[in-house]
Amino acid sequence: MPKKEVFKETAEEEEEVCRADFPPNFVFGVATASYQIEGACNEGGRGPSIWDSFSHTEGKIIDGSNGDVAVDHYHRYKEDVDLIHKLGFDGYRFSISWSRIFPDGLGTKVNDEGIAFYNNLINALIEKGIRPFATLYHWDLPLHLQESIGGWLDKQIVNYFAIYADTCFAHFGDRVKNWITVNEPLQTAVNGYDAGIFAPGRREGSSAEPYLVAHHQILAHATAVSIYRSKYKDKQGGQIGLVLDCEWAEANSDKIEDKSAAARRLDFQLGWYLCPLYYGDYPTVMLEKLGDRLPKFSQEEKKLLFNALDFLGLNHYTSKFISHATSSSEECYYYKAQEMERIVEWEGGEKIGEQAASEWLFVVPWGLRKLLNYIAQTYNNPPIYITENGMDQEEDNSLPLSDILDDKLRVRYFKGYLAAVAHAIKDGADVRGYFAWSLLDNFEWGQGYTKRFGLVYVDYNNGLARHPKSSAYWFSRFLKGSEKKNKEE
Ligand code: PNW
Repeated sequence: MPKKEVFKETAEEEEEVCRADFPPNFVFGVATASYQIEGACNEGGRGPSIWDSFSHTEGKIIDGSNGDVAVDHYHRYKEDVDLIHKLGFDGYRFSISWSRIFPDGLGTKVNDEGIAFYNNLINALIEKGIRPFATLYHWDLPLHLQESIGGWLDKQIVNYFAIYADTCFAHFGDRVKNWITVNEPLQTAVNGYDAGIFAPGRREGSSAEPYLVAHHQILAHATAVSIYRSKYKDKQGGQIGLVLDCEWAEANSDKIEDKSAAARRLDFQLGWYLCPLYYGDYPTVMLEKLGDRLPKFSQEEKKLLFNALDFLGLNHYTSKFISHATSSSEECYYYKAQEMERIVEWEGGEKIGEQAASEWLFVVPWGLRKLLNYIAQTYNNPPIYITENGMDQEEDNSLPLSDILDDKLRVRYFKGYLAAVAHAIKDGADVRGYFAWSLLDNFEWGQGYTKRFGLVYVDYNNGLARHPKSSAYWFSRFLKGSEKKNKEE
């Protein structure tokens, strides 16, 4: 197989990038999520979430771990906010744990201790001049809502989410000006209700379940947006958006089937959520391939959906080559329906990019530039925040700490991806901010503590001490402007 031309598109990887390549008001931040960092699972009146019960089920988490303590951010939030500030970031994306606000999710009685925790966190951020970006749902659904109504499978979830969102706007919206409703609805739908590798771990369901789960997340998002716009936006003056995850899909060849498979792949990732919000219904190709498995929006719901997004949050980590395949080796219903194969390795063994620790994560900076341009063209150039971008290292106890802290590949990753963002902005994409995943090493879902995504190392064997890695120091120099173009470190 001839090596593809696109393989040579490595300009971004070799180029130097500096703060001045981005607009002055561009936000640079770090991101985290409640279940992955907070711990304190039985403190402050917090109710259990589906991730507590999933992680405590044998065989679900690769190292048998859970988020009971995680990196103890609940008790160390001040230290962590100081760290963000010292490194020079001016944004912080965190998520609110629903079951700290409403322990059983039902929305009948607010848990004041939960409100107090997030008030303290938000105030600490504001004091240091850091803009809070708050995510309402980053996967930790109150367990009671799973057990009583089946979680995202039941439409009643939309109302419970609306009450929760309304409560957060009312308590925190005087200081939080950037709201994210739902993080990566695709992962909840596919990994939670099809592959079964994320909570609630359903695998035995029907091939329609992931689409129903996505449908209710879209309606929950739009309902929260409508509440924010009608009750709070005028007074509080903030913005509200949704976070979607998308890998760039590069056609594996110039053949028309491969090109349309790649286009289909993007529609199944982004179009699934953006087409309803921008164009009133699911992408045509999904309607064609899925038929009745796709739920329908009523006329009234379509009105609710229309333009229900002030900005798009994009989580992007990697890219894949896509080729058409009618009988694909994929196990999930969701992937089978797409009639494609994801390719990361050429016949000679050469990979699409350097591989990180996770089996799905390859370093492909040019993919982000292409993806940002694709979104700008397909969805009328929406404001975009890159809400997650980063890579992981494998946990390895045999290495000396100094080796682990010197994360050279992660520095290359950030340089390459930031250069790609700068290019996309020059190409015309409306990118407003960038959040690195993640501030700290943390509980990486099904991978437990075996994968480290942090800019800051957490010593799990020594009191959870925080040690910034080389990438944190590199980022800090970049933000302070001392990391100049074409300058060798
Ligand atoms: C994101 N994939 O999830 C989540 O928002 C974070 O909480 C998580 O820690 C981070 O990425 C790193 O995994 C993803 O398989 C999980 O393509 C898996 C995929 C993408 C995103």
